[in-house]
Amino acid sequence: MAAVTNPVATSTAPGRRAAGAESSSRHSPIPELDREQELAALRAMLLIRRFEEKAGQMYGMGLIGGFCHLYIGQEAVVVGMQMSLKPGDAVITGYRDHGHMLACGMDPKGVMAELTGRRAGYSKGKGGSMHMFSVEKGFFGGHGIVGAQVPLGTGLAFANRYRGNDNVSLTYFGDGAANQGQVYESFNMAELWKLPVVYVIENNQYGMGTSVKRASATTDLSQRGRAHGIPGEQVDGMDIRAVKAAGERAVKWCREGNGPIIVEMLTYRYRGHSMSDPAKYRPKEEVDKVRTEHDPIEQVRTRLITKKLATEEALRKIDQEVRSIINEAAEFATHEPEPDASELYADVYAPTRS
Ligand SMILES: Cc1ncc(C[n+]2csc(CCOP(=O)(O)OP(=O)(O)O)c2C)c(N)n1
Ligand SMILES: [Mg+2]
Repeated sequence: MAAVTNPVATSTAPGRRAAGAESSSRHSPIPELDREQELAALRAMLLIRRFEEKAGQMYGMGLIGGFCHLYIGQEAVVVGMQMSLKPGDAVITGYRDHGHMLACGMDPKGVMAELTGRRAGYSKGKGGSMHMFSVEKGFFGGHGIVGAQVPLGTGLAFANRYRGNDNVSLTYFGDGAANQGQVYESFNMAELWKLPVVYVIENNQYGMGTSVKRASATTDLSQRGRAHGIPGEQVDGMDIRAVKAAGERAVKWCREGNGPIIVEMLTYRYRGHSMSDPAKYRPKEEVDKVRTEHDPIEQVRTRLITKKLATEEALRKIDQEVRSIINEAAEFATHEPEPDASELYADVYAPTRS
């Protein structure tokens, strides 16, 4: 495989490599997925895409309030990374989190019901899009403060090291968050104590309305651990095969006690930053080009068809099945009751007065 190129051809600074740091171009060729893996990947990515499309529609209808950040375009990142995990591993991310929850196996009904503020939602309808958790599924949020999940994810890795198990923490954050100070304090501790944390930087090219080129002094974010001796690699985050292979390498590195590692996923978000962003800061052609040339779901579909591993009809059926799961979730989320008014102060930290 050629060196990883950014899916929207932004100029990636060459960036000298840290000692021990890797470039994904050294790992060629990328292993192919077998038929079952391709089909599982397709289904998992479609579940996220259809969920997000439905959430977008429901937001437009006024059924979802507050902030709502869609993950459309980035599906291969979470689905590919999740393929390298085992029970007991932890996932934590920011506010663009619906895809991560679904990839962790959380119930679309519970996630959608949280978006609509219903009692059956993961946070009893009181958290909304950015604040959902499932310890059972290894998902630790859902965090609205940019970069705040990075020290928390590092702490999850510390807990695993302390308990002496071989579980890892996947700590996701964006290109914008990569410029936060707390990220580097976390890097320092993680390398010092050799904590089993994979820092997954989802470089979707924009932090709100600002492109990474305008906001970052260096744009090869995989090298941001150099000062701390943390290796990193850039990965085509639109190609599930590349993500899975990089995820497996990174998780193995952590499980074997080598400390933290960075994987920078070059990806792209098709929608605006949040539902209220019309995304006027980038040309429509840029989005269209990524959609037509790099779409993560279309890539899998095309491989399945051209290799004659599945028929158009079979793939349509998978999409229909996924759509009916999502329709059911939407139906559930619009008919469940809202939390009772007496719940307003429940689960809220309130110091007792003496
Ligand atoms: C500490 C903090 N500063 C600013 C914001 C406002 N804010 C919300 S999202 C965002 C951009 C983050 O971009 P990135 O990390 O690239 O993630 P993406 O939205 O692209 O997934 C900003 C500045 C915030 N929520 N928290
Ligand atoms: Mg971003």
